[in-house]
Amino acid sequence: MKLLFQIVALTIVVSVLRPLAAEEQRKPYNVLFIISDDLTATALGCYGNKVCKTPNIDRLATEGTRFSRAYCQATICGPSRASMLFGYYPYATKATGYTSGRKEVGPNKDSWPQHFRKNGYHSARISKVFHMGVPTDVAPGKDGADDPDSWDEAFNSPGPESKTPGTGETLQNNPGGLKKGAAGGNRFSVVEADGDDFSHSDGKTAKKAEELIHQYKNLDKPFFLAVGFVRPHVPLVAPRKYFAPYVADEMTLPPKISGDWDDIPKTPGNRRTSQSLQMDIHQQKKLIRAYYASVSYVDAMTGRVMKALEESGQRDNTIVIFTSDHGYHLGEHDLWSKVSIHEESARVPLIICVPDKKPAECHSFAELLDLYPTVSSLCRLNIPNNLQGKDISKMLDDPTAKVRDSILCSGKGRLYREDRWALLDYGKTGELYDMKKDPKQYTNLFSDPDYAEIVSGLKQKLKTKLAEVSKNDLGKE
Ligand SMILES: [Ca+2]
Repeated sequence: MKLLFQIVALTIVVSVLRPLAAEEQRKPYNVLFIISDDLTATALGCYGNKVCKTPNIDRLATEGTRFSRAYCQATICGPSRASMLFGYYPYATKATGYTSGRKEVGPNKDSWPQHFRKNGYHSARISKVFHMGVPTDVAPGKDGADDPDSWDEAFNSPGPESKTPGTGETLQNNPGGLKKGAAGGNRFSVVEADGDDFSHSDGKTAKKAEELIHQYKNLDKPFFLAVGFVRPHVPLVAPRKYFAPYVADEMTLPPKISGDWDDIPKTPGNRRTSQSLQMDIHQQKKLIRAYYASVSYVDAMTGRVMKALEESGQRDNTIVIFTSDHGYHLGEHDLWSKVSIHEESARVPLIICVPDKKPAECHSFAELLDLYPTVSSLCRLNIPNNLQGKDISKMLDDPTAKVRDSILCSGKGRLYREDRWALLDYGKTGELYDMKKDPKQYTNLFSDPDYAEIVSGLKQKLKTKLAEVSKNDLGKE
């Protein structure tokens, strides 16, 4: 009997160990992290856009898991990237504005790429990964608010931005289009540029990525390569060929609902409206056209990087992630740009391709904050203590799995989103939307007495969540 028990036990041990042993033998995964700037999911074919041409990103979506409900933690570049790359909510670090997040977390916390670097990976950055001003840092090829300790090597991609030769135009605060040419700075300026892909920052970024990917084939260690594209962040500058498929007058604006603003609190909120920007319908359509051209340019550059990965023979051994630092308004509620915490601004595109995992669509909640622990887990690195993201890797094996029941995002106010309800909290005022019945957020139920209990329940949950994530445990190991 004892012998039988020993044989059974031994068989179980061997059968458990055998697949593990095979798994252990595979080479460590490389990581290719591609991040676009100010890219809303609604502009991508794989997220339902029927006009904007994004064949390369769409293909990637069919090769990995496409997340339909992934959210950023801040609807502004700097704090969103700091949160994603250091693994903390902006409430914990108080990271705002022009920062990498390093000064807020201190010298003893490792960023996501730094964690990989310390665990045997070669880590590299091309262009904007931590925050950089576009076009102020990008045009001259400056590092911006980078975190040098995160990288073995880092490359910038200077570009002429709104000074590039071509057909330039300023769309905002230019009634009748009287001022000619593309104004500089962080404005709604457009240039249909002369010259090729490589005259601009994103073309240079793609070319450097191709070069590094081929070079890394000969490395004696795995790589973590972060590739940052700066479009479709304004100025909307792209080679002329990417504008060609789009005709301004044929661009469709989101529906303009009469009285849409009557139930949106006046302060704080996003004030970048068609009215404040003084953009007439024709200028709004031109903006959408230029945004789509910029997205198609990023798509083509993403295709180049993916082709290099395939040609170098490393695709089967590389985790590929594609995302953006936050979403963007393209005229919904007559809003433009970011900072708002409405759906289009807070939701991000997110595709994660892991070798040997089945392609899928996942509708469970994910936060950009989850990338650090999740990719660490997929690469069999430990997950540092006290990170505030969650390991969602089981959602890549089973797209119906759920790790989170809510998401938290900040901008002008705080977004607390559950499966059915979205609470946009501004302190004394707010917005409440039934995301099942009203996914475009037209009817604010916040002040409707029938929903008072829902509002107070969500406000209490938000308060609890904020207290939980605001605890400053950054010093603890
Ligand atoms: Ca951004």
